[in-house]
Amino acid sequence: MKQSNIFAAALTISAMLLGAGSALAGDIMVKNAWSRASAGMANAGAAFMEIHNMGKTDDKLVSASSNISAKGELHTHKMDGDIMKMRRVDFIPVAAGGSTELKPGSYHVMFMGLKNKLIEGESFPLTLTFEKAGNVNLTVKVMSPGSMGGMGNMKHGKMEKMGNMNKGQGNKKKMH
Ligand SMILES: [Cu+2]
Repeated sequence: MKQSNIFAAALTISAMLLGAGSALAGDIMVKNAWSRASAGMANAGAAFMEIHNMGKTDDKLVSASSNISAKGELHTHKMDGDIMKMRRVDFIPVAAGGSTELKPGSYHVMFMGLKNKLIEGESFPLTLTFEKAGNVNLTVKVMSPGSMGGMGNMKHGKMEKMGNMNKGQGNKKKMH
C-alpha cells in the first residue's frame, strides 16, 4: 500500500467515526467543512467550516493547504465604506472552550490558483495547521455555487438569517 493510500484510508476511517466533514486533532474539532462549486472562470475558491476548541487554552488557525490549489490563505471580510472587501489575516483565533465559524462574508480559507474547477458533489482534502493542536486533516465537500451552507446541525433561525444575507450578497463577488 502506498503512503498516499494509507493516508486516504485513514482519512476515510476518521470521517466515518466522526461523521461527514468532521476531523479531530488534539483539542480541536472541525465540523461541516464545505466549499462552493466554481462558477465560470474563477481560479480561486473558498472553504467554510466550524472550528471547536475543546481545550483550556486559546488556539489559532495559522495556515491551510490543499492539493487543489497552488496556495491556501486565511481571509476575512471587512466593510470598506459600503463595500465588503476580503483581507488576508495571519491567523484565525479559536478561544478555549469556544468555537469560530468560517462562513460566507466572514472568515474563510481561500484557495489561490485552483488547479481544477471545484465540482458540486465532489470533495477534496484540506490540511489546517493550528499553533497548538498542529495539523488537522479533513475533507471538504463541494456544494452548489450559490450555497450558503446549512449542512448538518444548523438551527432553523440561523438558516433564515443566512437566507437573508444571501439576497443581500447578490451583486458582490460570486465566489464569496
Ligand atoms: Cu478570500
